[in-house]
Amino acid sequence: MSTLSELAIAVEGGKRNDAKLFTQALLDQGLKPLAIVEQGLVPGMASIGEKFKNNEVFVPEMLIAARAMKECMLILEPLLAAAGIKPKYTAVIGTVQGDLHDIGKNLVAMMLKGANFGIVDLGTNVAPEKFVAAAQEHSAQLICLSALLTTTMPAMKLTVQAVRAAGLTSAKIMVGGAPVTQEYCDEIGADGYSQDAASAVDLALELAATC
Ligand code: B1M
Repeated sequence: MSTLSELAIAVEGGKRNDAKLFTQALLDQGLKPLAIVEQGLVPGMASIGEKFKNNEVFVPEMLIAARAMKECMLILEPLLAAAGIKPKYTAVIGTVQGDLHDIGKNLVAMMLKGANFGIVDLGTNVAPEKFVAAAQEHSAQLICLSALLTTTMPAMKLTVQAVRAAGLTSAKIMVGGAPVTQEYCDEIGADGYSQDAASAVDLALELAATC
């Protein structure tokens, strides 16, 4: 007999084979896929996120946990889709134009996925109009911009301007990446800044709830 807390612990510890076995066992025991996501996978990712925020674990541990969660989601996603269950919120995410760094952006995407956001990942070097088109197409509540270079930060500003010009008032814009600051976020008129992938989840939930 497997439990949701065993699954959460396996995800947090990045034990992907155990996590997959627990996920399957919980399904076999009759648990609903959504309950497994919300009460097993999400708490596991939330717990590692908290430790990351407190510098108790680092990027590799986060990536390994996210991979474990991702593999469990491969089992659960078809079942969720078949039951017509969609994530409550959708986030479009990408690294801004001219910038090819994607490790941090991927981490943020994985953490948001771990918090049960639907993710539309546009990759790197994403032009402002591509963010706008994707947010419109997917009716996203969030547009998430990552930049790692001081030289690509202006592309972040151009993206914010493009989103505002398109009249996408229902989508909030959050920004992050090593050179980005709260001051820069305020200066370019984005809706929120977070320093790391774990805080990004708290901010994303806060912003999405206001949409
Ligand atoms: Co580049 N690079 N790089 N690089 N690279 C940096 C960023 C740099 C600081 C290195 C240095 O000089 N010390 C420097 C930037 C200097 C500056 O602008 N101030 C730099 C440079 C100059 C360059 C090139 C120009 C080098 C060259 O070609 N001459 C070139 C640019 C290419 C381009 O983008 N057009 C380049 C290329 C590359 C590689 C391709 C080799 C590789 C990227 C591989 C990849 O991403 N797939 C690379 C790497 C790996 C780095 C370093 C070493 C590591 C970046 C990283 O992945 N960090 C970096 C130096 C460093 O940081 N020590 C460097 C780990 C990652 C988890 O952290 O991305 O900060 P980070 O994400 C964090 C937070 O910032 C936050 O959450 C994450 C987790 O906590 N976060 C968000 C990120 N996005 C967020 C979005 C949010 C919220 C939070 O909301 C939406």
